Amino acid sequence: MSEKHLGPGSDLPPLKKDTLRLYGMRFCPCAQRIVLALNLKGIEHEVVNINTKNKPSWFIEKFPTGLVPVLEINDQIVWESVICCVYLDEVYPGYKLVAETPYQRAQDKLLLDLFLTKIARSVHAHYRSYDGLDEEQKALLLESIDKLENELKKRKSPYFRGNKPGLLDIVLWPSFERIEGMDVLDGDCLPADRFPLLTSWMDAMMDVPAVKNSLLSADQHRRFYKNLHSAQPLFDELLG
Ligand code: GSH
Repeated sequence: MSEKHLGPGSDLPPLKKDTLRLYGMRFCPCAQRIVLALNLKGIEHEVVNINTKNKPSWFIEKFPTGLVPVLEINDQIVWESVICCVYLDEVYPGYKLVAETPYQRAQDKLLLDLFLTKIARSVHAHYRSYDGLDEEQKALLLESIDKLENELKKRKSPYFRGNKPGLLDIVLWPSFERIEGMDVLDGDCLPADRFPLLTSWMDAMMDVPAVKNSLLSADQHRRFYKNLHSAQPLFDELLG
């Protein structure tokens, strides 16, 4: 299926029985989490990308939240990226994204909560307004990222999941990929002297084939976010 983002006037691509479909958008960090889950687990699927600024009418009728990502297979529809990742992990055997023990799953949930409320929200504030963070917000963001650095130190492993990436790694990754492109830290990437373990984690993540395949450059992110609020935001034009 083509990567092209469908907009008004497009038709709903016909659904095939037993084929898992992801409605996504190439620049959406939440949809990228699902792409990573699908690819790490080796799940066969198709992707329908949506122009989220000018959505097709069938998309809004079918999915009233109007947001991507959404998963659909036969009569099942699942949305919200973290819920989608856990759903995929529970339904499809093989590579496991969630931790093995209830205690570790509880620890991961706590970290996930910190990340979603204190880090992702701050990084992606740009998504809606493209206002930079002020000095105080930047300091708070860095303090929250300190907690992730400490957690990696505690876990003594290259990935949050252990020796291979898991749920936390794929939920966190898209925001870290975007920190530089979205100019969250004034055009810098994550300071390696303050975050040595997270910097190594980023290097390790970039070696994972599923991550490499979904990776967009800092320049592509920058151009996408700068353009998002224009009358005709760019989607396919930036993919090249
Ligand atoms: N909490 C949701 C998740 O994790 O899936 C957020 C999904 C979301 O905000 N998606 C954005 C979207 O569809 C794209 S990154 N925006 C379209 C709109 O706001 O109308």
